[in-house]
Amino acid sequence: MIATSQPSPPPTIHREDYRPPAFLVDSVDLHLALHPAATRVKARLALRRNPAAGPSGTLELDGEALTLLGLRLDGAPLPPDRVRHRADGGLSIDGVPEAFALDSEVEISPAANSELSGLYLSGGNYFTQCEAEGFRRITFFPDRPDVMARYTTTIEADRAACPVLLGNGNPDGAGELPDGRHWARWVDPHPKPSYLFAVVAGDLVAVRDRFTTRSGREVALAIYVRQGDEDACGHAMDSLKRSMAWDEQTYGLEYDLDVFNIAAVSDFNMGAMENKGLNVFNTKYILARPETATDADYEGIETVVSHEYFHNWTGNRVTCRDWFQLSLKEGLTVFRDQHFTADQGSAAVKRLWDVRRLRAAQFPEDAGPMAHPVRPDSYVEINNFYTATVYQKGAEVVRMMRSLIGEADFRRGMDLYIARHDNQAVTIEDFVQAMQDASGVDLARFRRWYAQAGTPELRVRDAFDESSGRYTLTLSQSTPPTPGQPEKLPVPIPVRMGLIGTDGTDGAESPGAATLLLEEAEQDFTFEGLPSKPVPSLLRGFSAPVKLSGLSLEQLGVLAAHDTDPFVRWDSGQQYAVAEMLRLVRDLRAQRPLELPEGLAANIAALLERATDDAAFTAEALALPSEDFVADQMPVADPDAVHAVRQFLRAAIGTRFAGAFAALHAELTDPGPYRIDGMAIGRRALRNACLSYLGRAEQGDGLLRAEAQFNTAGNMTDMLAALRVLADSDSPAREAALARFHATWKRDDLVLDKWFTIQAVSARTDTLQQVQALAGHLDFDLRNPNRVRALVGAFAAGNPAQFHHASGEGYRFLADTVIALDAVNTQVAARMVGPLGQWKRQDAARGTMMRAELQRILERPGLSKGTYEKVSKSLAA
Ligand code: B3K
Ligand code: ZN
Repeated sequence: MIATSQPSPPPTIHREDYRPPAFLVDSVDLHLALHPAATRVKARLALRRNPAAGPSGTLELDGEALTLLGLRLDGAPLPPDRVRHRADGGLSIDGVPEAFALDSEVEISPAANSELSGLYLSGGNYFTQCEAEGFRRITFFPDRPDVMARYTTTIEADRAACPVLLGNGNPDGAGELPDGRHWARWVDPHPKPSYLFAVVAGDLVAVRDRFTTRSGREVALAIYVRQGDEDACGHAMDSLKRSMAWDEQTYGLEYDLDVFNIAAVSDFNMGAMENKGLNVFNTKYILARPETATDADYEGIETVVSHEYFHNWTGNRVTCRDWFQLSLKEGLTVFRDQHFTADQGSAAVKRLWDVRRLRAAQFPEDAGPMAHPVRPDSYVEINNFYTATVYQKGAEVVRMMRSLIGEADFRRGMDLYIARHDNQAVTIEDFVQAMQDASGVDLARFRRWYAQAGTPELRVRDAFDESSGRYTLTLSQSTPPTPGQPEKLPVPIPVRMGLIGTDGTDGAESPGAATLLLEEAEQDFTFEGLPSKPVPSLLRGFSAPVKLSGLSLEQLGVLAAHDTDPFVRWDSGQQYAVAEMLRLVRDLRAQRPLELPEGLAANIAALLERATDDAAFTAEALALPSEDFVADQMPVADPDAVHAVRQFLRAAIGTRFAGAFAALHAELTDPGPYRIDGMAIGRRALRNACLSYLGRAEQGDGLLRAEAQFNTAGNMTDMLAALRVLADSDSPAREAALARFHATWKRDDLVLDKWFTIQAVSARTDTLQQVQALAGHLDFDLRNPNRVRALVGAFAAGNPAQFHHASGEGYRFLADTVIALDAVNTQVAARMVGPLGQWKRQDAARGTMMRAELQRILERPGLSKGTYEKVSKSLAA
């Protein structure tokens, strides 16, 4: 039993308890009179009893932080005895008829809303965020995704403060009002759930463009930003137009309104939000200039802009029945944005990024206290389930389904899914059924991927019979237990594979390339007529989200050097490096001297020989596996030893190959103006990978090079890469560079975030103290989620050696932040708990300290239910 100061634990919601809503809402007529501290919201709802639900005379409305001013049913004031105020802020209204109009008026305070859910102020402008349950902070409503209604929104505000008034759908009139106020009306013709509602009002300027859909609809596009940011919207607009064209070409899906608006805001809980016709974006995923944004930022913009656009069909036109179905829209839409970006440039390198992200965020989640299936069975706070599992693993599951049924049938399945369910709120089961019906492939077993948590482990053994030329591959699988799911069933694992000859010839493929389907706990696959024993190249393209083991160091070396599949080539190199790093950890613990493993050095030499054939790939392949990834392969993590080994290797490789790195660093200097295409990005990535190694080299001019690059860089990618090298070092140039960076960019929030992050992830031993000091810096602000993520998030999730400092000070710092943040923004606070939940992976001393900090958070009176859920589950697991 866990001690808690909560009066009673918040309730758990179970998927099995789903019931259709008792009442449906046909239309919503909203009127918002905006005022910073006292916004008035009038709502007229046309309600009727849901024929699909049992009889009920009680209408349940959700509400939170609302001051009720008036309530009328069919025009008549409701007597107080028919209205019950629920403990959670909602209302229950008894004795309502079959169909009726409900008018309500409430007052809310956007200025007091630091939760950034519902209607809030940022920099004097009004924004909303309603997913998952924010609409109830704007008006009383059955705030659940299976209640889909047509919305008309009238916004009224001071004209000088808010010249721009935006809502969902199409504009439908505007005009003047007395006292310097004005109004605008928006009509959304498409029924939608309340979580897609949005309003934006303020002093913003529009960057405009147009798109003509393939059926000839003219769409006015606009990105609304603060004055001065107009020049930073080009990449976002370009990404939007490419996304619109891609969805037409790839899925036949066209945009369905006359306008598509995006508004950018610097205080935002996540990346962006797909509100119908009015996407709201974190400025991080809109604004980019070469001198302020890195190549990774440009990539992020393309990803998020396309993702939110693709939601217009997968999420908005077809939405979720309940929040357990979240991956219905998120997994599918991540799959679509990944596919889109892959189609724009190098599909192979994009795949490495996506796999790296999955392994960094989702694999640990699947092995930790918050492990849950892609379709969860229960939750306390739904905002805790916008996870890497629902998003990234959800996308992998869609990808596997596509590879099982084939591209053509997948497209037919998408068509069928949309034709069947347009304007409906549906389930993951409906999606899988559409794929099954369109392909004729029985997906009964495949559904386990949605129901079972945990990362399957795929093991390989092989044998070769010289006399017959028969090669046998034995694949087996098991999934470790996760909280609430002690027993696991085998899942169907598509294993795309090939066989590589061992003669060292590049791409010498033995016959037998295929996709194997491992459906049982163990299966043999045989290949006949081979001249010699091949090396199996498995999980090409990362065909399933599993952990592969069983290959020898020698086999990994062959694959890293010779496989024709870029993913396997990269991954085998990474696995090879992991194995060597673990060996060095053992050497370190046994106090044996550390030496650069010759096999690893040979892999690097081979990469450097053809470094510029595909510069982006080489940059990825040169990078050593992250400290977390290596520690995850140990029975008990040892962050100090892993850090020491990784730093040793960076220095040893930097020293051994200093000549080649220096030559490449010089050769790859950007010749012309900054370009954001795959080739130019790849060259910068490789150049900066070389600089990073040179910065660790024992002799030579790495730090001088970094200083020179920092001083002359014409773009943020090169500037930040150089600063990163300096920030890791004891160079006297370090302080000056950091100070200059701050002075140059102190007025640009997004660049200032980078300044915080680069110090938070520094490999220096004084980083913990630096981070503690930065939390007191004038520019640090707990109310700005980007800033919190830039400092505290980056430190706790991106600097394992310092976060797990043996003193426990890193844990204390994180717990202090969570406690302070929980009083400001509960969603961001709950998100920060994650790293403390990994205590089981650490040694006993660290684990005890981590648990003590979790316990300290849990004992805080008035803890939010979201933070409570994360902390209590972390302690219980
Ligand atoms: N659907 C939103 C995420 C909402 C998160 C709410 N806590 C952005 C996206 O996935 O596109
Ligand atoms: Zn999404």
